[in-house]
Amino acid sequence: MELKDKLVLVAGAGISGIGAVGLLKTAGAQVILYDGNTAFSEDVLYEKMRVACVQDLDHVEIVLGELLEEIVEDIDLCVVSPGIPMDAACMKIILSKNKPVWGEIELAYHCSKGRVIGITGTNGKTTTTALTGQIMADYFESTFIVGNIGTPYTLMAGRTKKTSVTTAEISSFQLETIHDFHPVISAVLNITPDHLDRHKTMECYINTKLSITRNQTEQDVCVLNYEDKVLRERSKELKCKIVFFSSKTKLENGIYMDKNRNIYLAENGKDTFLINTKEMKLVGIHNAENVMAAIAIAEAANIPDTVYLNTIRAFEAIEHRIEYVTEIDNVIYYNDSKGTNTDASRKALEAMERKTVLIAGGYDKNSEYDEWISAFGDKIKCLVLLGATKDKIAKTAENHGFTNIKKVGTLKEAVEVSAKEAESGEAVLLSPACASWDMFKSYEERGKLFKQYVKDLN
Ligand code: UMA
Repeated sequence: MELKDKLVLVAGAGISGIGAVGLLKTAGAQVILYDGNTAFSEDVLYEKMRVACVQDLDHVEIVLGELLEEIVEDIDLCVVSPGIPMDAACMKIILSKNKPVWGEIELAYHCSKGRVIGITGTNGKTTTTALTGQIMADYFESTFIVGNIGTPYTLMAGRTKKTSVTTAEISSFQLETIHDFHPVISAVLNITPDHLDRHKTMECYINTKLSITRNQTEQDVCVLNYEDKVLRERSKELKCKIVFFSSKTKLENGIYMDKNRNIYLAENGKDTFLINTKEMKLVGIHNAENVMAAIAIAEAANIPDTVYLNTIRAFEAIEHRIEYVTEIDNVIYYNDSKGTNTDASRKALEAMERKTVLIAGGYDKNSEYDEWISAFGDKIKCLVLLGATKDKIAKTAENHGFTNIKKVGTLKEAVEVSAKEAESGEAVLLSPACASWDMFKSYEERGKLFKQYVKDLN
């Protein structure tokens, strides 16, 4: 679709919506910015757009609160933000009028140049995107890291050129509204239950994740985790070239790790040793998997191993992912605020080498907590619970015979209670197994506050 002179409604005035307005104005479209939140003021939104260097600001109309049918009548396109589900009131109106709906990823792709690498998966995608993006930056001249990682693709798309390589972290929310989005290299790191309140069924969630490969052809590559049974099975139906990585199985072709944690590139049964995990700053099997995915992507992009191995050796853990905060009275505090589902949190528990007081609970995504609690073993000595899911988690824990549970009202209280519970030689871990949206704006806000409250203990 040619965007010039089209009337486009941007749904959602968060960071991706503001980025979308900027791109659309540059493309010569007329824009209505809509947000359901009446607490926003027009002045604040104009200021946000000014900061994002949106052109021709005076001609952006802002609509807040209820979206009226007559506004939708004349629009040619709706660009929707990832946080707005298709069954939200505003989207129901837009869809009932048969208006085309693009996600902000689709818009950004439409307006960008160069090659795109798309990375998705339930867990590990931020670390893998950051590492892959760094590898690209260490080799190519024009590179971008965008998407769910926090910098909207719409904000950067206008700066890309033919030679650019854009590494994009793409969530299932963002994949729901792609049409032509076509990464030359994609990766699906793993799929475990998450966001089922939005996607309703696991099958729908899996299909949404795999739609990252929808437009890929035989010339393109998709990197998949061999140890994920769903991905291994579903790989058979994909049109593109498949490259597997594995942390358990010796592969004939692909990237794999042996039990001594040596990582190899396998080509027709011939192995080339690349790196041992001891040489890396990232810790844990899950991070070895993230590294192997990044290696597979780098190989597919024809980057020399000397280049990507140097990047991998230097790369440090990202903020909010099993992040060391501090040590007080021989108790180590870790911030894993990005552990927003049970699988991610379980990986953080596995990485703990001390008895641990676990702070968990948050926004209710209709998750089940049985498997996660079964993974506590002897390692978790106390569970400090907060947020919307605290009663549900407590009940499940009690059903599993785990009774040392403290329920609290605030994160500050959670930190203080945990500090009392933890003894010398132990750890306190914030790894909520839930999203943050019941009490915080984002997992970043939750993680930053956690670190502040921990530092206040001193
Ligand atoms: N809104 C409505 N109506 C609704 C719902 C929301 O008007 O029914 C409005 C809200 O009032 C708000 C705006 O929509 O003003 C928010 O839009 P958004 O939630 O899409 O937020 P953005 O700020 O644009 O951030 C989004 C992603 N957020 C979500 O997917 C929820 C960010 O991912 C992402 O970093 C950013 O785009 C850039 O691409 C965050 C996230 O939590 C980190 N992602 C989930 C996850 O990782 O598990 C998927």
